[in-house]
Amino acid sequence: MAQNTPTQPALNWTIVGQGAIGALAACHLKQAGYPLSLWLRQPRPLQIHFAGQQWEFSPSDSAIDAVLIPVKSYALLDAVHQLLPHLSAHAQIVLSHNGMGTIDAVLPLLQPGQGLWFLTTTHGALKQGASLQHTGKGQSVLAALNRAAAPYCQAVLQAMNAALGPVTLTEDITPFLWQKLAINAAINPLTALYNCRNGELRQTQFQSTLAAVLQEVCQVASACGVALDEAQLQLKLQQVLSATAENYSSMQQDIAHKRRTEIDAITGYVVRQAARFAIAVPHNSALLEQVLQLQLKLQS
Ligand code: KPL
Repeated sequence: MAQNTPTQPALNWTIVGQGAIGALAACHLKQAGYPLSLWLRQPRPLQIHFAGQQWEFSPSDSAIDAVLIPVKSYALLDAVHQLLPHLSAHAQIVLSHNGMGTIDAVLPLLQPGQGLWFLTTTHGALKQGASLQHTGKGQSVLAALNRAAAPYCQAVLQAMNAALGPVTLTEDITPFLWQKLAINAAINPLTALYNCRNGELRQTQFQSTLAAVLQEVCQVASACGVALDEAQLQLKLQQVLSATAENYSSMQQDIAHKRRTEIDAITGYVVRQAARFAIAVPHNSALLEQVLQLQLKLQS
């Protein structure tokens, strides 16, 4: 059963959407005994088959104390606007998505007592209909983004450890977001354009593009005040490609299902930041252009 220390109020968690990572977090929290509701655009009960069991979730029907929002970056602001009237005055809100550029848009929407957090995760999950698989056991990094989050640190950390642990708590999420951005900027567009699994990018033909994309991201991050270790990132990229070799990236899946991709918050973010500092990022610019074209073609 979930426990909180006497100084930390117990939180009833809500998870937004029915994406794979949200579903994984929801099943893990239920397994750990947390009271939990789901927030769907059309409120309804939901069943998920996971780890040999059927998990039942009901829609949230009271003021929201704590909410994990693992929706796509482009859907985040809409989701937050829908949630705002239902959040309690001290609600704790955890964002989790690929890409960057959303935090500054969410912070001013909150009341002074509402805490904002970001959780970046390397867990992999695949949801096919009502069936959920944990395809890659990863880890997560969590940070509080405003002062109103501080009193709830232990409760939020404990819940996120149950949901998508092991979780490392950090004071500054920015370098972790840039590292994840760099990995996503390398893997996601190429797997979407070549319609391949992550592991196929280990072939020689992709190595120079992957290295160039990472090099450009490091240069832009540095201009933004974040020093990334390029050699370590190149190594990390190869590790991720091996660890997720059999998986399809989220962008490959979005393109395969004719859905909007997160290219704008991933490669688009890199290209926009590069433009601010007049840095040339030809490889990222070309990938951005190609994915946007493909996305447009598939949706027309
Ligand atoms: O985060 C991912 C994604 O697919 O969005 C990676 C790390 C590329 C794993 O597939």
